Amino acid sequence: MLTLASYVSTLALFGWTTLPTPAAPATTVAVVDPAPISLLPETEEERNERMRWWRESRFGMFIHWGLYAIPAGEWNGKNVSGAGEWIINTAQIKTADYQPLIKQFNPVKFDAKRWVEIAKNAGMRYIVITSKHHEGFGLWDSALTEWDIASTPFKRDVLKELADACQAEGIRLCFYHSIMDWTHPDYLPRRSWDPRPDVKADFGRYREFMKGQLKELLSGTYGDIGVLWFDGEWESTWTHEFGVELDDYVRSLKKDIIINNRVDVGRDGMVGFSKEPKFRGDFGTPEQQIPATGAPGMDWETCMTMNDTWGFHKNDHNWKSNETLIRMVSDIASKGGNFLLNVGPTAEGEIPPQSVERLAAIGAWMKTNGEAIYATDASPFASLTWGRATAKRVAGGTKIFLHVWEWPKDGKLVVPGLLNTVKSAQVLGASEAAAFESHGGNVVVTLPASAPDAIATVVALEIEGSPNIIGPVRLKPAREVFVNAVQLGAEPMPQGIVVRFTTDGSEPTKDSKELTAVALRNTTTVNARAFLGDEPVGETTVRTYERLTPWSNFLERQAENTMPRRAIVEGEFNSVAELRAKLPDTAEWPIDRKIAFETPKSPKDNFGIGFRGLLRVPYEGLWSFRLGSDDGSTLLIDRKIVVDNDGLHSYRELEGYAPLTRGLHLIEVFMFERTGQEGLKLQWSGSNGQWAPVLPGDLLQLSESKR
Ligand code: FHN
Repeated sequence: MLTLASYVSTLALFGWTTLPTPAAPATTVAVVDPAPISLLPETEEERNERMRWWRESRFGMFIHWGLYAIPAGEWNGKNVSGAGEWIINTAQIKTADYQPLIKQFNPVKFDAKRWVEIAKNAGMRYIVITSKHHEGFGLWDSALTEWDIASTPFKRDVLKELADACQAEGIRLCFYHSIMDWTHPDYLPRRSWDPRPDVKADFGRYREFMKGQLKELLSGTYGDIGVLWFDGEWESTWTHEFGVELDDYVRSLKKDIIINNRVDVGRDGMVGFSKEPKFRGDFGTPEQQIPATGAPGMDWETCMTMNDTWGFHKNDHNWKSNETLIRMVSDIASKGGNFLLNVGPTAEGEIPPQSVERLAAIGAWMKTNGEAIYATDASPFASLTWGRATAKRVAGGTKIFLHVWEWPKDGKLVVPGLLNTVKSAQVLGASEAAAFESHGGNVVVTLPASAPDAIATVVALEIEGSPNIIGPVRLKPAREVFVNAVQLGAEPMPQGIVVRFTTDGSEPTKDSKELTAVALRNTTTVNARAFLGDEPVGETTVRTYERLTPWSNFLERQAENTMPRRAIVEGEFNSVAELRAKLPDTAEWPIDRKIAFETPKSPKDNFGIGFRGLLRVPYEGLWSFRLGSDDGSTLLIDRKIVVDNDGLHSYRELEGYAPLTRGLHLIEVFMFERTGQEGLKLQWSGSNGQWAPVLPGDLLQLSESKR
């Protein structure tokens, strides 16, 4: 039970000394500058100059450290899976029960110089540390609250010591700062289990508090801060307007700072890129994932844990291998991104040995191959079967770094479609140059029998001019299944290049037919290759286009019990299976003739919903479906899963397809929402490729079945 006394003492920890007098207007906790002037848009050159150090760095250390390192994934003696820094939320800990941790935080083994040494030896050029995570606890001595390091037995200003160590070693210090704050009395919304009254909470006052703390962090005390890495922007109380204001405010404090796209609300979930240019942020933030392809013209940074949790979790032993991590460095750089690799120090102040070992292995690789990562551009190749590539402009031409993951058994590395004149070839770390020759549009490099580095050996090719590469043939359509027939083609190729193909599995030759447009009516394997005159160029593209038998339509006689129905149940679901187990039998679902595949007006949290009906398919063909949801959802057609978007996640859209005859097909959608933002969207498209929402009018209605 939270008494008034304990509530007041809790408030004291968050910068409040007395309960706010109800009558008084909301007073600001911290006095900050008046709203900053909006900054003039910078020129491309100014932006490139501001981003330069960050782009050239390519590799940084993420540090998640706070009071949560004390429980380290356990609470009341029980393991709380997946919850390092999220333990307040996952174990539903009341603020008053979490607050005593501040008197236990005493990381006597904390050594900023050691942390910076580990980062630098790993080849990391910057460090992003959680100045404040969602728990609200500050790792520095803030004048605006007692809920910070100064109130712990440790007392020392961790961020200041880290700033000095970074300064000494030429490592750029950056701050992760959470907008969401689970303990500050003015932050809203409250957690559902949090008994603290929110009637006096003032979100405007919270925003001023946050700006006041950011002003402290950017005051110069902590040096020349490189990046403000915002997070926790996804809750309903944070808006685009607030994001713009905060972005402007921070830039008014430090004009050259770099800010990620989580300052605003435009981020596309864990995919991490902003949905529209209007949303603020200098770079996208894919989380725990690497984009499948590069994002030309976009700045982005993948953040990744080494095991499964950001904050230290004593029971999380799922460590990624050295090979996985080194190839991530290579893969991300080859796509033009930065890699922010996380460590979660213990409550004693040490980086876990498993992290230290992996970082040392990465550092050894970077020592030999760092020039293939730092200040490089994305690969000039669309794809490479044996590894990745990066590139760097040099005097008189380009240096292309070939990151060879799969060593050629015959020692001959084929570099496909490279038309440039090659000036030299060199295995990084080797003493002598490598031999090479050009065959038409391919360069072949002769390599040692075995790879100097089995994880990734880099071969540096120096070429004249900018890369002129004939990429692999891109066949159309991209989707390799069809109903009845499909028109096969190829994306346009550079002037003078023709595409030749076979459909008998053989390798195309200079005498093979030219691919212009050809109809396929059966499952066919297509081999296609580019030719420069009689010379094959680049690698052969092999695709199998599969003819599908359309699913027959739902038998009419069953139409009676498949009218549009919708059922909502309350509960805390973690999967669609859990939801389906709780839903009543479909015959009991209320008929809903205005069925709309969207979330209900209420409840807002902890509910599941089922939709069911007969979809009227206007013509036979391959139908695509796009299902978006927060949290999980599944789409079934004729009882087959077409889109599986299940699980606890922020809003995301996935696609699938179904070969359907003309007529009625059973459609079922299941979706559940835990807490926070929610969303549901269902679209479909036929042969015209135009997406449209699935509407009530697309489903068979009760009145029609009476005829
Ligand atoms: O909720 C946080 C999480 O604790 C962690 O900080 C990651 C790292 O970027 N960001 C949020 C989850 O998306």
